[in-house]
Parts: sequence; C-alpha cells; structure tokens
Amino acid sequence: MRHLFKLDPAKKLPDGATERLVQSGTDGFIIGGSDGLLLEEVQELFRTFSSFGLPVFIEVSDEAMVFPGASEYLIPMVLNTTDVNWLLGAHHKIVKDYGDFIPWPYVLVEGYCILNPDAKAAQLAKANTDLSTEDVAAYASIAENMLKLPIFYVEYSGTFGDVKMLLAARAELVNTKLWYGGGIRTVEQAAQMGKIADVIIVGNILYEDFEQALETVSAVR
Ligand code: 1GP
Repeated sequence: MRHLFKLDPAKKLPDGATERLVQSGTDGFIIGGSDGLLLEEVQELFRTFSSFGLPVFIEVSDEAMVFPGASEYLIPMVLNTTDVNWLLGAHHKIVKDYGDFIPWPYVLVEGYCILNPDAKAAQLAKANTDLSTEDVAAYASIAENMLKLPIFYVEYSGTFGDVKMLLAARAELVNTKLWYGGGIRTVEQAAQMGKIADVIIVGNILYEDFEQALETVSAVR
C-alpha cells in the first residue's frame, strides 16, 4: 500500500468523483475528519466507496463514527498530545462502553505525531508541535519498540511538512509503517514524501483541485 485518499464526510466531492477516484490507482480510502462528523454522512460515504473492492478505513476520531459493518477501523493515538484523553482516555471510554462489539481483528492503531500547530487536529488534540527531529525520532521509536504499533503517522494536515522530520521518523522504523499526510498538492510533493514514507495520504486538495489530487497517485507508482 502506497497511497490513500482521505475523505471528509462534511465536504462535497465533484460529480462523478467516486468512479474516477476508484479508478485512479489509489490503494484505498480513509474516511475521517476533525469536526462536525455526523454518523449519517460517514455511513453514506462508506456505502458509496465500499462497493468497489478497495479498502475503506474508518478513522474513529469521534464516537459519532462508530458503526458496525465497516471493513477496517483506524484508531488514532496522539503520541505528542498533552491531554491524556487523546492518548488513551477516549479509547478507554469506547472500549468500556462498546468492548464486546469491537471487531479487534479489524482494528489498527495509528501512532500520530501532529506537527502543524495550525491544524484543527493539533488544536483539538492539544498536541505539542514544538518538536525537534530528535523528539520525532523518539516518538517513532516508542511506536516501533515500545508500543509495537502498526502505523506511525506524521501528520501536517493543511501544510506541507518538513522532510527532515519524516526522515528522522524513517530512521527508527522497521516493522511499524510510516504514513505521511499534510499539504500534498502536487505530483512533486507526493513523490518527495512518497520516497520516504510507506504510505502518503492526500486530503484537502481533493476538495480544492480534484484533477491535481488524482495526479498525486502517479507519483508513487
Ligand atoms: C489529513 O494527513 C491528512 O489527516 C491529509 O492532509 O488534508 O493537508 O492533504 P491534507
């Protein structure tokens, strides 16, 4: 897996977008967003995209996104948060309330490192974004060696990230996959981060320049 589109249930894609996205060569879709998530919108988007055989991940950042029947669930754990709720608090609550119904074989935990201070996710999760490359490397090492997470996600949502930060994470990771997302708007940017990360995630540009978004797939092919 090399490329994923992140779909925001609160935003509208252009007409005919679904077929073109499915045929774009992408490896799949993440349904996620930082605010205003409504269960109906999430389910509608899931229904639309899940019938084509590509993976559709539901990123559960809000209880509103919990519904049975999705093929895979991504659970963010914000490693650089200053608020325990985003590290384990919300997770504890969900497992306590819904534990018996959680399809564990289909759950993947993402160790997030949020680095754009202006991103909604950074503010919501009270992330400490004032980090050095050594700090990022240490979080990556925690994901790899202590928590043995499947995914370490370098998140710059809304702005193109610092390659040095991604390289610092890369150097620590063997079994944990490195995902990068944030500000990818061109093929060149997709190629630059795609060379370092295992998977790149393309979000906002889908809603700003759809044609350009489609082209990012070619960068990692
Ligand atoms: C958001 O990492 C993704 O969680 C993608 O970021 O929306 O900036 O492409 P953009």
